[in-house]
Amino acid sequence: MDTTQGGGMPAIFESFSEARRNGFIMMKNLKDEGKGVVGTFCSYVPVELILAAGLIPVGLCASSDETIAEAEKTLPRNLCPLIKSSYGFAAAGKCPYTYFSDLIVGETTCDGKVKMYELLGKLKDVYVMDLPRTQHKEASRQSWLGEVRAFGKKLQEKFDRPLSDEALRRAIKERNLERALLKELYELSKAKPPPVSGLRQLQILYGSQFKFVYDEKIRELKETIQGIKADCEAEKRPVSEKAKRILITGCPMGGATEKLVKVIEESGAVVVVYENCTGAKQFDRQVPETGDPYEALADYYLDIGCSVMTPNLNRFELLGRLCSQFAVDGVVEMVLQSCHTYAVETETVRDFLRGRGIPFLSLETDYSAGDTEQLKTRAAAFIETL
Ligand code: BJ8
Repeated sequence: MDTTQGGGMPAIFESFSEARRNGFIMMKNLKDEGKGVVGTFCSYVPVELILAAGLIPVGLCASSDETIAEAEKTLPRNLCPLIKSSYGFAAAGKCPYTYFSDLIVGETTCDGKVKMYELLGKLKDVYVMDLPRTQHKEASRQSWLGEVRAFGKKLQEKFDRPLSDEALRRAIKERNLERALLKELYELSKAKPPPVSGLRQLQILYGSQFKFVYDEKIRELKETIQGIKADCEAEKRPVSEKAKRILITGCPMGGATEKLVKVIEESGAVVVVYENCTGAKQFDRQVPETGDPYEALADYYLDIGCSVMTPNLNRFELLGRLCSQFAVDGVVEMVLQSCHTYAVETETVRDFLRGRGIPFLSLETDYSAGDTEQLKTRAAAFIETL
């Protein structure tokens, strides 16, 4: 399969796949205009608060192995590459987004990140939100609501600017529209065959977070959806009808981990949907637009189905639903090395899918290219059995 083509719209696809790199200049311009920037590392951080305060949120999770050696001067080697790489970029001063961040928001998700934030706090102004580990207890909901309100206060104090409920409701609406468009986009791949390769889909989902001018981003997303639909009508199909349909779950993807999508698609299958934080986990649901906006945000974000939660029932609800909606032939999980929560939860995922008769493969990897051949062999063998 040609994983680079998605029909007749190469320019707009390029704009998403190059968004992270091109966003540096846009970010610098916005800084020059006096805008404040808040860096984040996790889907649990309610970015609507950042937007409502007139600030720019930016994801800082690094996705390349460029600075891992630098990080390992300080951090243990057997730590998740996402943590090492992100810290390494900050320590080496190599990530412009980290450099431009006036405040970095961490969260108590996995232990490695929590302790990394302490070290990052020596380099930057870091604020950590205390995320509960359970979603079903009222005490957890109340505690997280308090954290969401406290984060709003922190932003007002740090940047000396108001954050009204009205602005917050507006930000919720804006983010909901963005989520709805990204969902509409990936749901196009329910079609058989899907109208774009999984690599293209990933590049759009990942790249969209580095488009910092809201109206432009919305326009580009609408154009992309229309363009893909037009290509479909014109029978421009980049994916074979025979390609086995794969759902990807596990740790967030993008950058170096595109290698996994490439090996799957080069083996004759196609990734139709991402259940992880790069995909549906972030865009599947909407924040309620009525009622108290802080309560709406707190409830929405706490319900994200990440393996740091116990029990993590929401991951399985989403996973089961996506498997049916996208008529998948198999599920591939990507676990980043030393990510204990996802690695331990693998067994529960395997049981869950076995109960539904869906073939499952879990692969562990890092940000290096060293294991690409091995991934290829395992992915090809799995796809062969479907
Ligand atoms: S909501 S998936 S973005 S925590 S891979 S750093 S968990 S050791 S990234 Fe994540 Fe938020 Fe969950 Fe999503 Fe730790 Fe695992 Fe590394 Fe991870």
